[in-house]
Amino acid sequence: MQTPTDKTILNILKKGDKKVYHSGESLSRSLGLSRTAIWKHIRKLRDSGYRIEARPSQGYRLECLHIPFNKPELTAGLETLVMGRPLHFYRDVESTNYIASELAQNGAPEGTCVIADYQKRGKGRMGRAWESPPGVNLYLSLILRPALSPVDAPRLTFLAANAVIETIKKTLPSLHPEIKWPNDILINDKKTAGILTEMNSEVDRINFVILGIGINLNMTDRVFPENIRSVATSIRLETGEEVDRVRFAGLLLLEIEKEYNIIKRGGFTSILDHWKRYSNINGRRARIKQADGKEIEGVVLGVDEDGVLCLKKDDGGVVKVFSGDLML
Ligand code: BT5
Repeated sequence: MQTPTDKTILNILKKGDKKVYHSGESLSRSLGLSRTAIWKHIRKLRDSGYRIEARPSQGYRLECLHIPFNKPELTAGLETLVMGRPLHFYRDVESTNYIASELAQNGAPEGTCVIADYQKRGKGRMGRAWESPPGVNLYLSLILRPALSPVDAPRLTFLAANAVIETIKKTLPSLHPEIKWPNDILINDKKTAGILTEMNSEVDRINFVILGIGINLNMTDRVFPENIRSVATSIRLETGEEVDRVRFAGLLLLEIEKEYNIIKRGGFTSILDHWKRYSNINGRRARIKQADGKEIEGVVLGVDEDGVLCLKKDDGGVVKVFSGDLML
């Protein structure tokens, strides 16, 4: 746990020119503590993952490029009103969606967010696994309690896809992420992020939705699971740039909040329009495997005003597909 003094020391070290050392004397003066006490706080911060360099005649310097991924940093970076408040952070979990679902069942409010550094049993759709190694990516689940009819819940997957796209573009404008219906975000045709929308509902009302998002940020070849190498990538692999996970999470929650406010006001058209601009399947031949195992093939016409996929079969008939796995 960070004490108020730990936080004050960190704030001082984060301010101003990142190359400047802050002398033990100036820190002890501004905090009214002995230099030994300052040193003890620095040691504790180091133990909790902060890289703080200490130079005998100059003082302390925080390596700002390697800010640890932890709850105080994630919370301090939030600019949202609802999303991520409160925020639960874990070093490792089975799955953030399980934890969020338990919290929701116990009455946790909308916006409650669960983030983990590592998932031992990250979940994909239809019983599949989401590879979630530690120290590199973002695994996040949000509790939403929308006043939507259960049939409109897929709108939230569209919202999440848009938010991931916008966050990637704001983080690295040179990238051209694309959406592959229904829940994949691709970079250079490889999967970089996936969305798992789980719902707890009655016939006509949603109790809560867990919006689970996994994004491969800094996964490199060394930690890339063998089984997904040919189909998946990470932002780091595509650009060589290391992504600040704390900043990315803060931006993502802000984007989600913006889009969710539109949905709360009853809007969906602008969300769908944005989604369509980044969707990469229109006019392409595709095979769709549905949950019951049946496959259909044809040319993708696009999505209708409710976000349902329209596929033109070879016999000319048009079918509407609500969910499934699409293969191009
Ligand atoms: C998804 O499922 O794409 C939804 C993934 C959601 C993950 C988040 S992480 C936070 C939250 N907590 C959870 O436990 N889950 C959510 P699906 O469309 O079924 O895709 C799964 C397939 O993607 C797998 O069968 C693999 O082929 C591939 N895959 C697995 N891990 C991957 C990874 N890290 N990156 C890219 N592809 C992956």
